[in-house]
Amino acid sequence: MTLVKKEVEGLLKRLGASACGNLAVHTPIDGSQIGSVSIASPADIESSIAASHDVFLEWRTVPAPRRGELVRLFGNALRDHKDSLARLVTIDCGKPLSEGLGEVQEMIDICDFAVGLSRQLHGLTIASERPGHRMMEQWHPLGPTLVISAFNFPVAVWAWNAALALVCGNSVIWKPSEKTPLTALAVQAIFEQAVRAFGDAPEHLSQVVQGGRDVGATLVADPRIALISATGSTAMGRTVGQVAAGRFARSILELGGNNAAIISDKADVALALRGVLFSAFGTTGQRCTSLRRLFVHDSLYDSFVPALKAAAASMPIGDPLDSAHLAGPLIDEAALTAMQAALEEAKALGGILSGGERLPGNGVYVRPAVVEMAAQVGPVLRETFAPILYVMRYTDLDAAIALQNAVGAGLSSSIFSTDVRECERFLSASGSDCGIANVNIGTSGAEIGGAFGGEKETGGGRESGSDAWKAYMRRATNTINYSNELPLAQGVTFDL
Ligand code: UN1
Repeated sequence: MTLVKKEVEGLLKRLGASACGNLAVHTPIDGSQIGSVSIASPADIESSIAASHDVFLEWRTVPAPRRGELVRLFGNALRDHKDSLARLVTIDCGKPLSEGLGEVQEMIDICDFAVGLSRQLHGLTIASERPGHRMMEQWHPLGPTLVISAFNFPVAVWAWNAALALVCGNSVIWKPSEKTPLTALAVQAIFEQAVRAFGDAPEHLSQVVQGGRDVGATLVADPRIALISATGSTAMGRTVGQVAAGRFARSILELGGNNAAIISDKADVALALRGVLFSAFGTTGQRCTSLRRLFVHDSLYDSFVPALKAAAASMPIGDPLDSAHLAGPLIDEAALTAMQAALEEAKALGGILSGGERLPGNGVYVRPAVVEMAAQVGPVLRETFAPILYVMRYTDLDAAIALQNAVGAGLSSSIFSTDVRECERFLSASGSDCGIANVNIGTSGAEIGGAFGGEKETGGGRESGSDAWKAYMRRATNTINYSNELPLAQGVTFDL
């Protein structure tokens, strides 16, 4: 991995980013150190927030289409650096290179989306009940936006937030995961290239503040931060959400998922198998959208499950920079400990396990685990961020939908069926209770055009496409009287 270390150093140097400091950074590929970053001191945090506040006051007055121009330039700079940034993503978090490339593509896609949006931040005009009056709404910039991102999508999820926040007129502070801080440095350097190309963008429009939980807590508590968009565990989100609510700040929470799929007896079985494999074991089960629970119809269970186990056992796993491998390592030893604990608990509850063992070599590589469960109990009810798929048998679709909904999280879900009645039932108000409900694709791998997020313990926030931008702005309702009279609404009289 000396070569990888050299590559990381070369890339950061070319971008003009300096990676040195008191926090050592390791690649999960083999656990070796690839650099270090400096953790923000309380004084650094204070000056970042103060700068973010000042720059917001300036940026909010720049016309939105002009703000879009900066994001357009950023998207172009990402295109220029796509290959090297994708390699860095792979080195920093261990996902296969094709997914590293996909992640940078997701950043480019949201930039394109945000550029279009910069000319469409429109409110309604509303008929007034009073003569000579007009009502309308305007969407105004909200304020400094804090983005807390997780290791598994070290750059794309920040980009969803930053691209929208910037066109909406907000400044951005990014606290990346302390497990993947190098990609944040690289992205910051690429962003600064776009700022230079733009010409007159104010300084400190987007800043990176490195550190762990303490740094995050200081940022979250600061009254100058108007919006907190946090991705991570439900435990983290519960704390962030409470602090934000305590000071009436806005929050967008994108927390844990415990995503399920239903394989109907009317499924296209070959397609379903491929969809399940990618969703459950792709990215080593380390997406918040990863498939964790599978309900298979009784009539095909005995053929589908052995095929699933065989495919999982033969999945090529190893160095994610080698395109022969479909999955890379777990992020660290702690992730392996959590995986093994969940598997032990499942076995103690009667689960039949196949796979799940650690593979030899440096780095934490594991075989995907398929666990047949008679009931939805114990670890099946929780998210374990690892390639574990719990499989259960069903006969009645309504009962399967009820079980799929009977967990705390509500992020993603899917049904594999060619029967339109079953699919529509699954998508209906009494079907899946998740923010994402799919048909004949897995639970993961969403595009940026739709709003992304989930219900219940997933936090309720929406990011990315559709009208998610509204969370980054404040709405003002304006009533304008262009008459010479002063009629009151609701027929109220107040005659002096
Ligand atoms: C996440 O895991 O936090 O839908 C985000 C997906 C990706 C995003 C996942 N586009 O799987």
